[in-house]
Amino acid sequence: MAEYTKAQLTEMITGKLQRNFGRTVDEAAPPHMFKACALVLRDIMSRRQMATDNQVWEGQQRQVHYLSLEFLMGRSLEKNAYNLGLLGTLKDALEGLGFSASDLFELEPDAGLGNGGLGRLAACYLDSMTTLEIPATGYSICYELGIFKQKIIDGKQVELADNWLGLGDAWLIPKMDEAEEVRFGGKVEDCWDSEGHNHPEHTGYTTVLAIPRDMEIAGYQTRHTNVLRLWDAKSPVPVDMSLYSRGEYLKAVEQQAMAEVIAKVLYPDDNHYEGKSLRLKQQYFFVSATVQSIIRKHRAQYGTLRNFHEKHVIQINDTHPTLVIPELMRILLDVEGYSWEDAWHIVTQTVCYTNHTVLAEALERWPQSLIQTLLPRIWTILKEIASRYQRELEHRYGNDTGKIANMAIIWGGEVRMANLCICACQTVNGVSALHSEILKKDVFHDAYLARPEQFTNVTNGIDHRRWLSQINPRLDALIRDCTGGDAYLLHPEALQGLEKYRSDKTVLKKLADIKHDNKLRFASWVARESGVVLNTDAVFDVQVKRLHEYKRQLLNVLHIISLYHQLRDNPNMDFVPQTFLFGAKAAPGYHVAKEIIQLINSLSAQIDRDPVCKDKLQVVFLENYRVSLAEKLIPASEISEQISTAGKEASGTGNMKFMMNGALTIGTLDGANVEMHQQLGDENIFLFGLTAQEVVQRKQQGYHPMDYYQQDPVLKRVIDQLSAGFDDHVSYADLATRLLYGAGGSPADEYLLLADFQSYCQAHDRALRVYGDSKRWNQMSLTNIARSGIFAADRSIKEYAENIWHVPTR
Ligand code: NBG
Repeated sequence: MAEYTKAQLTEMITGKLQRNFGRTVDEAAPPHMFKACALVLRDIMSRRQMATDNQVWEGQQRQVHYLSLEFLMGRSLEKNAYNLGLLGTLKDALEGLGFSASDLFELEPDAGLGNGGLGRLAACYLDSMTTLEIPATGYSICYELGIFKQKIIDGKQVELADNWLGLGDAWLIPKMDEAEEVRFGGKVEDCWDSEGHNHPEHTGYTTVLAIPRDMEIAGYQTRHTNVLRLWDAKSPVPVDMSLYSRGEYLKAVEQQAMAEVIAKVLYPDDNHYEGKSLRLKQQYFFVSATVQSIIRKHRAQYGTLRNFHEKHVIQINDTHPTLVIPELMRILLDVEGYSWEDAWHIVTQTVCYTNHTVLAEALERWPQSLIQTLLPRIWTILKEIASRYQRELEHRYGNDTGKIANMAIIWGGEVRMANLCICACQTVNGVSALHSEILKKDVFHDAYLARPEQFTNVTNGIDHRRWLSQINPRLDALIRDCTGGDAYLLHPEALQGLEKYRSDKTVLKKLADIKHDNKLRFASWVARESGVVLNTDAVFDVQVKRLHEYKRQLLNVLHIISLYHQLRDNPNMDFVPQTFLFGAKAAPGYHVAKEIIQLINSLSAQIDRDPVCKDKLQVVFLENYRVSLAEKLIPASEISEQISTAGKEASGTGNMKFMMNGALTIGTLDGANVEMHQQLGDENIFLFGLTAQEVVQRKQQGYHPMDYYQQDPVLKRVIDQLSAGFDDHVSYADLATRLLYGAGGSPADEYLLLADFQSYCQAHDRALRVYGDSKRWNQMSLTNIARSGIFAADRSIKEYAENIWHVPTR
């Protein structure tokens, strides 16, 4: 497969160094070398991409357009080299030039164009769509600043700007000639022609230029190459010379600044909606540019938009790109002059919606006044869609106003984006079996009854080539040895082949050695980065994900405090050494989440300074959790904490990454944990806590956390410790208050930590007992890896292709 020899690659790299940076190898600093390598791979990919593009258009194939405000790509140099089959050659070439490949890989900034699971899923899906040879394009915004960098100062989160483009832009190809114009503001007036057709006239608007900066996406063992199109925002007028000539310099560049602010920064909120005007601008900006660019190419190929829906499917990743619906309508109506019915037919045959959350605070409801002023033409179209739908609902439900109110698109001065998606989309899918059931039974129940065939499920998956093979090379080698080569890379179900080694002592020993080796490596990286010394003889028990009350990092903390109390009471007890690792960013405005981060750091320091805990108990908060940190940590993890309140985590994808790398899960029956449990059986996972149904029942009956507090002395002492705080004298009394009494409109212990506390502690006890029996532990670990193939993104993408997009795969 390797198309280039070491000598060829070396020459290509040195050529780039000369032409782009005017340097010889001797003069090149590592950043030059990184860029030169990136440009060499980019050239290879872009040549292939042009060939793919020709094939797709000439073959008139149906194309997938994946619209997402987030793509959490992480690093690309190693990944692209891997997918191109050039990783070994590149490493050799670099070594020959006197550079270390792994140092260069470490130099690359993460492309952090996303918050968490939703953005990382989009990135994994791009890899699978390309590997499976689906003609697909991702679309998003080329944020100048990605997700903030997190510093911990005095135990608290501090946010720093993430300026990734300095090196990261090596991957991006700007295409000025494919720029699109996006219009904001102004006013719209009806304008009737002699035949009674309305051609609404939009005047007084501001134009923002959308410029594509394309990132090539290589697939694994294929020449098929796709693109992630990132839109950058620029003003069409660099400076207003009339103002400038009058000496009003600042005013003269104002329009430029206003345009560019659209692509300035990623909103750092995960699973949370904030009705900010700039965010709405971002949404319309990327959606409008995207639709125009698809249509421009379509028209050039086919000369008509009548067959648009046959040639394109648009996947709406959560409700953020929902304005694609009225925007496509706008062009079909105003530019093409199609009738409403014809336009609606094309649009509704084109769009599909994936829901990623049931949390009420994440559902987007835009104030109508904001849309009206910012997007006047889109507003008139939305009104028409909403009123037609309203009539349909009234026809169906008569005067059952409850149902109508529930499903309406515009209601109480707000536009509800999820209802618009349900009204317009071919399919609505959730991201795990449980989540999709909850959508049908609860969140979108009425819509489901009206159109049951619209609703479906695609359980999330992960890029197993990155999240296993690439990040855990020694495990990859063991799997190859046991399953007969690298077949599992394209056929993840081949991981099953590991299972016959369940009782093979040598294989189990190797598995344990690999884990231990990964722990040592991770520990030495942490020591280098932060000076913290991890106890590698302890179980690595890990919870890494965004900080959210529903994800219950606080439950993890409560349990650790109870362990601390045990050790204080009885320093000589039998105690399995445990190192608890946390990594999490909190949304900058999410105060409770930030407090929990500080609490983890207070607890960490307390335990650190107490000699009773030495070599037994350790808590470490890993700063700045991100894709590239996860890649180092997950192969070293032994226990995976997936402990959300049942019914709240739509899927989770970290859970799958840990499973694939042989960590055992302590988890609730939530999201994809349910399906992991189905694969694993009770014997290979540590389940605890209330089920989703029981959570609902418990709340209906009236949930009283105070009862648990009063009846369980261990729990009482833990909560009292929270109130009292630690030796650093920081008070966490308000966290205790929230649990026992509720605060600021949220009920007492909204996420049922106290109800699940005992069961959670017991799950830990069970896990540690097994840990003491290394044979059994290793067998469980092996079983987890062997049965994780179903969670490969390739499987998810095949399901999308077959059931939703109706496109063929390799
Ligand atoms: C998140 C869910 C996760 C899920 C990812 C990807 C949002 C809105 N939702 O459980 O919380 O794994 O989406 O589907 O970010």
